[in-house]
Amino acid sequence: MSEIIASYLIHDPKGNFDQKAEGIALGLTVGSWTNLPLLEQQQLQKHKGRVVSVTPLEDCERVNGYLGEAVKQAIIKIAYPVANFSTDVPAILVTVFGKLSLDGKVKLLDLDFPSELLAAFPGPRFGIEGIRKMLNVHDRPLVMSIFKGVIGRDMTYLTTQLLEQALGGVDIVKDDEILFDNELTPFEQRITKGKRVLDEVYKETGHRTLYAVNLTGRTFDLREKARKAAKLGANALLFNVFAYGLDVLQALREDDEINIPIMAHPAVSGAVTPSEFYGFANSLLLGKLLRLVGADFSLFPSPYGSVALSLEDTAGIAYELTRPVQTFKQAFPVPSAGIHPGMVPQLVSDFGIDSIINAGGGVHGHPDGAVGGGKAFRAAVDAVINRQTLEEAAENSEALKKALNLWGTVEVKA
Ligand code: 1AE
Repeated sequence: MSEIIASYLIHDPKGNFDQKAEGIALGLTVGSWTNLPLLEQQQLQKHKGRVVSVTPLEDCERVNGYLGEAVKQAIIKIAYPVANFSTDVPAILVTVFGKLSLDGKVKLLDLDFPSELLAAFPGPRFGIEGIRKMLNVHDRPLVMSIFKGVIGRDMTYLTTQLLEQALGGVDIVKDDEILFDNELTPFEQRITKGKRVLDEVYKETGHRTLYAVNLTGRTFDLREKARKAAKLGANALLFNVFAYGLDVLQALREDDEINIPIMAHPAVSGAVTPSEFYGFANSLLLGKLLRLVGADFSLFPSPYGSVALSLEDTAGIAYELTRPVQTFKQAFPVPSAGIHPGMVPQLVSDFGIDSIINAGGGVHGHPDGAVGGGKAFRAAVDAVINRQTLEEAAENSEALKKALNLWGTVEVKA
């Protein structure tokens, strides 16, 4: 019988984890909080959850001090028969973490999918390889910049900012996630006028830049809007997936008329991930599940920017986005937030060549504006690839020199 295995971290003052695990295995499948006299043996065999393991962890003084009471902790693994749910993320999440997410200090760490269940999911349409092919860049991390300060500005402002970012040499420009459809910079015009600017830059310089436009609005309008975006020549979609749901991203990914990469933004995910006692592990939500439902890029806070995740969490996300999983394409890890050129050696050391260096303030805050910011990032990336220090590279790059003077360098920690 095929099963999905959920791993949970549980904190409880009493412990009793074997009993708790049995309660979950029964309660989330065929049972309830009390005996059900009509429960059939055959039903139990086919549909009851199974306790795979209960691993008690050492007591932790830090946790006890934080919670103000002594708690025991354990990792519990429960297998749920695939026969219990339909093959979609909502059904899976409600099975493994529905009512349980409300029942005490329980954190969902991971889900192990059996191969036939994995096969029901699309994975990225383009993935790292496809996006590299679109850009014809194969041997370095990509550089992405973010529109900033565009709310309340018109199309002239937006296209000028786009032009500057592209001239700085960034590979991708994304909308700010807080830019929604509006009269000054309407969605369709951002695509058509943006495309004109980027085509012009390509003609003039030979440098290709993609633009990820923010797909926003009511859920039931998104499919048509995304189809229209693809028809109008959009290069990619930015999507605030955690405001909508993973299944919405999957529906967009599966639509063949939406034949463009999808960039998943982590906005709102912080409502369900940061606690060590509750919610979802980042590696599961921003890594494994995003890749399964079809994100080509996953943005997440880097360990050393303005909004930071732990290095362990970000490494876990990047691992899940890129490790071999059946025939699934790899998705791009995009460590973000508060990034400046002085961080590039540390970013490449932590996330490797197959990652994207993404910055808003670190591009637009450059003394020479977005052109200088883009150039500084590109020079920093080239330095790392050519095994130069940033200071060495800055001798030949005025833009990098100015960026280092402003923001300094981050010493690389192994
Ligand atoms: C975690 C996503 C980062 C993001 O979308 C964003 O707008 C970052 O801006 P900066 O680089 O921190 O200015």
